[in-house]
Amino acid sequence: MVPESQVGKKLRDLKRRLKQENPVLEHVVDSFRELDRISRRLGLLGRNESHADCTSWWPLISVLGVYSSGKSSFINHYLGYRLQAVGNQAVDDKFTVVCFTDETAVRVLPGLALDADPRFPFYRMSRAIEEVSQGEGRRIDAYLQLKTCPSENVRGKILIDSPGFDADAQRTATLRITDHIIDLSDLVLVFFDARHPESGSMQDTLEHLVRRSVGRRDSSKFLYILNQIDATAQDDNAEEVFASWQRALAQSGLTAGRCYAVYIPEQALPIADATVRARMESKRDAHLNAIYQRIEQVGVERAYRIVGMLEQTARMLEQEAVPRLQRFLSDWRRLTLWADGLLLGALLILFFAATLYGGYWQGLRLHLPPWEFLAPYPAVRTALVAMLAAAALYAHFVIRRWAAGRIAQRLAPAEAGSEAQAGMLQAFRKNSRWFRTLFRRQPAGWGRRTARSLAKVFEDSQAYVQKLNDMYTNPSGEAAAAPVRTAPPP
Ligand SMILES: Nc1nc2c(ncn2[C@@H]2O[C@H](COP(=O)(O)OP(=O)(O)OP(=O)(O)O)[C@@H](O)[C@H]2O)c(=O)[nH]1
Ligand SMILES: [Mg+2]
Repeated sequence: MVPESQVGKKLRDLKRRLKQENPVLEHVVDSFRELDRISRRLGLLGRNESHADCTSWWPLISVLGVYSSGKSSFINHYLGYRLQAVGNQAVDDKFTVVCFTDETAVRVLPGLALDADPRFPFYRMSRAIEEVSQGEGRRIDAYLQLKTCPSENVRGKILIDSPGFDADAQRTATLRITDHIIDLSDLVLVFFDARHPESGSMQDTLEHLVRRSVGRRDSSKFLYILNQIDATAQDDNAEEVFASWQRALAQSGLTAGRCYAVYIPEQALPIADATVRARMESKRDAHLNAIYQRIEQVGVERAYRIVGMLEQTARMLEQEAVPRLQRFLSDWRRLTLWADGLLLGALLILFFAATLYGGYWQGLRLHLPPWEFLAPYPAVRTALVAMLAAAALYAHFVIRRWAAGRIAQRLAPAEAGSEAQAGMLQAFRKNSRWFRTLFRRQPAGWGRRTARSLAKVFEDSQAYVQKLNDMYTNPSGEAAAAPVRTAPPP
């Protein structure tokens, strides 16, 4: 038996951990394994690559928004743990990925740890950063860090704390990471600061986070949170502040987002008036609970996201990768045959021209003296013919290789950075190796059996969705939350 590959170990480990958390997902790992096998047979994946790496297997909750709005305070409060530094000046200059550990102490690991580990959402982030901002990919540690935390509240989840949003000061790399986080997250909490409703950071947040989130298909994963509403206690005008904030959101195009107004108990200023305090506390707790419920719900959404990813990958293989490969193979065949034909034609013309010119034709009969001289030696004649055939074959193989090179070149330019494209090139190379016939229309590794396994993956992914539906009766988790405008202020 071949020794188990790195990927094999990783998937086994993943399966073991999912077993306790979500038995449906445990089987999804097997389907990913099947897809890996298919892709590997096609040559699209290397031995140490897996389609399962393209997605985060843990629910991902990110906290973005205005600086000093209390993002880190919220995370600490949620964890019940003083993990993140909190302060009135811009504190965080990096994205912090928080995940669970069963050790007793917090551990801080550099961005490189995230960049190299496919279980985390920043796997190969340095490449993506390098693409938008040259030279920055190497400085991945300046942008990311990983903290492990023993809080039970983060078990089976990943939280991301971020630096305050300020598009002016932010480099393309930071914006690129933000986009990446938004794409991957199952839930995005966008924080605002009730103390500074008109700040520049607020405007940037509106412009970049709110406006762009509105048209997204997954816009329901965004929650908008006005924090530090305790600052309104003195004037007792929470309603007005909340309403005017919602108007600002609405002006940025938000019509159906979920809005909350909260404050972080440990960080809040004391509220002197007892009735105001009681009212604010009860509203705060209602809103915080709604947010927490939504966070709990995220495990569910993640499960659907992963099954979606499975189906998408299978579809990509069947409807994009294989047909593309077939097209490349047919182009290769055409180019080779054309070049073969041209060479053969040119040689024939040359031959006829030379023999005509030499006067070796008598009517339709060719009399070549050397050939006739060999008449008594049939073995030599056979050897000559064989040599000619070998030379022709050799020429054909040279042409084949040249044609394959041309096609591969067509694949190369767009390739930089794109793994799918690199896989395609690999697969094409596999198909154009010298011993593979030019006339097989199907790519290597693609046949009835593979098509059947792929069909099985499709079938299974539907079954997973049904199982998930059975498991979660209320998958959308639209718990009590205040819609824009009509919401009662806290
Ligand atoms: N009054 C009040 N102050 C708060 C609240 N939440 C946070 N703060 C204070 O606001 C300041 C900023 O809090 P952080 O948690 O560091 O804010 P942040 O969004 O993580 O800030 P950056 O990481 O720098 O962008 C700190 O001084 C906190 O004490 C709140 O609900 N009410
Ligand atoms: Mg912070």
